[in-house]
Amino acid sequence: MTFRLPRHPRPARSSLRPPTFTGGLHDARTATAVGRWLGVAFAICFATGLVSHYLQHPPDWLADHLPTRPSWGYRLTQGLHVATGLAAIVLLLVKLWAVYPRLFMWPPVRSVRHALERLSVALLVASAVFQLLTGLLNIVEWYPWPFSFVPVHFAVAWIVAGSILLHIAVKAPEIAAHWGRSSPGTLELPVESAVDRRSLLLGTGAAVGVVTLTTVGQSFTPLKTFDLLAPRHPDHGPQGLPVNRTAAAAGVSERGLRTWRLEVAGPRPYALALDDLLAMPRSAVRLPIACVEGWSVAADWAGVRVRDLVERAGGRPGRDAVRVTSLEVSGSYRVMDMGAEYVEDPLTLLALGLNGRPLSLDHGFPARIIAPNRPGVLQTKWVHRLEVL
Ligand SMILES: Nc1nc2c(c(=O)[nH]1)N[C@H]1C(S)=C(S)[C@@H](COP(=O)(O)O)O[C@H]1N2
Ligand SMILES: [Mo]
Repeated sequence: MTFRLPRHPRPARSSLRPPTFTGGLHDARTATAVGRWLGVAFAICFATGLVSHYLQHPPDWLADHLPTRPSWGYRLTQGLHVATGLAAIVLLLVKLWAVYPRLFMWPPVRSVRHALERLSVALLVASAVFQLLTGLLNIVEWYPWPFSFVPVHFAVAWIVAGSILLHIAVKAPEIAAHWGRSSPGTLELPVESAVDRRSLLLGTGAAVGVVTLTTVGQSFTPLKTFDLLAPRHPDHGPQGLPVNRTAAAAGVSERGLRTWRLEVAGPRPYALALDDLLAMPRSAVRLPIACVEGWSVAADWAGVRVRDLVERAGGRPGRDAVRVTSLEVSGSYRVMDMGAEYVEDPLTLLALGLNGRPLSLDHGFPARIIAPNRPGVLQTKWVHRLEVL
């Protein structure tokens, strides 16, 4: 008689085994093909983000020396920043899809070097997802976090940039092997994989195209007809210009403006009523409002040159910076400092009119700043005081 051991189900070890992935597209060739476009998008996004940051918060050595030309410069760089950021969302999703089976790699860690490599990828994924998500929520003005957006978005940009460089360095041999369509590494791949991959890449390109086409019209106005998904439409707003912060939101009312006078502080301080300002020599300039959130529109502004106002107060254009204060009761953009280069520029106006009519209350009545190549947040509305610094 033979004695048979009872048959037990296999120990739980098997259920711990990582899943197997049969799809032929989760490979280095797909990761490389999508990764390089993602790299380009991140590089443009990072460079234009730096431009935006330093135009808003110039270091001491740059203050008073920022370029005021081309006047549409910030419009272009910030339009690119938001467009490449949005494109990167699509590309990052596809890239993560291509590589996610590696999350289940067995054994999870093979060596110290391998552990460090995985750690660097974790940092890259976490910082990139964080960066794109906070950027996206910022353009829809939703801030569901306890920190302040600008410094955190700026700091994390460096982490993303650093971890991308590290990633490229670590993966350089693999990237090189899978760069071209007929790279040695891809030759053995079955033909259907190549066909599928082409479909995947075409689909990804189409998705990026759709996202770009339906949003880029917010700044590239020739395509404004297709701007269906961007939070702002260049045509929607009083006087043909969107409004970010309304007078009501800023606590500015028509009633509170009855006693409005422009104070100009400096060696020879003075104050002007609106009629006095309207009687001064008027300049007309065509300049865009370019919001950090990505929308931008060119408009015709009429007003008094800031340099004339400053000169009259005894300030020296080209030498002195100016502090501009808004009537707005609170808010991060109530007080704005303007470097000497903007004060001096003949295109920098204390604007009183927009697109042929007096400024509407939401656009900053009675007077607002408009300056060339400057972020929208610094185009202060409801100005009531200029101070020569
Ligand atoms: N006083 C004040 N000025 C301000 C703001 C603000 O909140 N307060 N918002 C700024 C921002 S973010 C932008 S993009 C422009 C928009 O100007 P607009 O509403 O006339 O289009 O105004 C700027 N001027
Ligand atoms: Mo803005």
